[in-house]
Amino acid sequence: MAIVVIRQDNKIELWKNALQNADKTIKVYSYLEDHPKEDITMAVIWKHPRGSLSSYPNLKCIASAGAGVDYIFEDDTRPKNIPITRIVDPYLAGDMSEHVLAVILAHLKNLNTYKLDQVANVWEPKDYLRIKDVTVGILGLGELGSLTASDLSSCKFNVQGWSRSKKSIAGVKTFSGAEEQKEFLKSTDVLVCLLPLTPATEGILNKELLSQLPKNAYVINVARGGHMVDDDLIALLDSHHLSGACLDVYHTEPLPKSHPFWNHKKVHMTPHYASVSDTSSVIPQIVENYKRLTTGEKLQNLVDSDKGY
Ligand code: NDP
Ligand code: OXD
Repeated sequence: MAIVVIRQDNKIELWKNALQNADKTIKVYSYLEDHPKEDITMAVIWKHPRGSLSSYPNLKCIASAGAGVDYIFEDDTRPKNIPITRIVDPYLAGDMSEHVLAVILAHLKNLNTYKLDQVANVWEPKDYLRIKDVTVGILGLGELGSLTASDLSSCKFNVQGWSRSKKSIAGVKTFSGAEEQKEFLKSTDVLVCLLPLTPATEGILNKELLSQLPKNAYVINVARGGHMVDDDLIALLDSHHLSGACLDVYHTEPLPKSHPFWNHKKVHMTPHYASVSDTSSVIPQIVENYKRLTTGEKLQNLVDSDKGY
């Protein structure tokens, strides 16, 4: 039994070493080195090269190094019928909540616009918004969405959320299903997307949905680029229906230099780094699952393959 780490960024050695240091008895390989493929029972992956999972005949578990698993389901060559796990972690949720709070406050107090004014040597005071007058609506009330919602509520925002199944979160008005979406949207001043990317949610941030927000609403997408229909967002910004958008995720990452988001004054961008799996916090749950694989115990943080998240 052994673990292979598969990722194409510069964190592969960090992850390999962190897993190895967590338990010296486990054999851990990077997929870039020579390794005995038949020994591999767990693949710890993040945006793996498509097809790379099919070369392990004894693979028993695919462990996503992040919360999202859309990139795994997109790989048709992955071994089916083995469990997929994902990261559920208080720092991942807390970092997302802090990021969303920072973005919303920057919007309320015009900080992004003032930065543009500064670059252009413009002195132009602008009306600002107060927390008590703003309703934040969160699409997705899972691990990240529910913490973000309750933290924003503690900061005295009016908070509401929408999910597939009905939720009960103190201080948060909740909506569920297609039938309650309209009601949720019409009273949302700042929309935050924290949905998983699945066939049911792909392209959900489109003209039809975004037009139902009140005029001057602000949109934050910290989930996946595939949720957004980019042309629809730009059209609604240009027609002044939406006042702005802050995006952390894109259809193609890094975002191609030719993409209109780069130079759009109402689009604020961060490079898919709102919240990142911290090895010191998340490695123990992966090692625990590896041990459970050996004893046949139920794994933690399992993904529902039928739902795709
Ligand atoms: P969870 O699986 O815990 O929560 C997903 C939520 O979305 C649930 O409330 C679920 O409803 C809801 N949902 C799913 N499908 C639908 C649907 N069709 N209609 C309505 N609601 C739906 O996910 P996490 O909170 O852990 O993570 C959310 C996403 O955040 C990840 O998938 C990832 O893409 C993104 N992410 C982005 C990061 C970044 O740095 N930008 C960092 C980490 C994650 P229900 O509860 O009823 O099932
Ligand atoms: C994740 C991410 O899904 O960082 O964890 O996007």
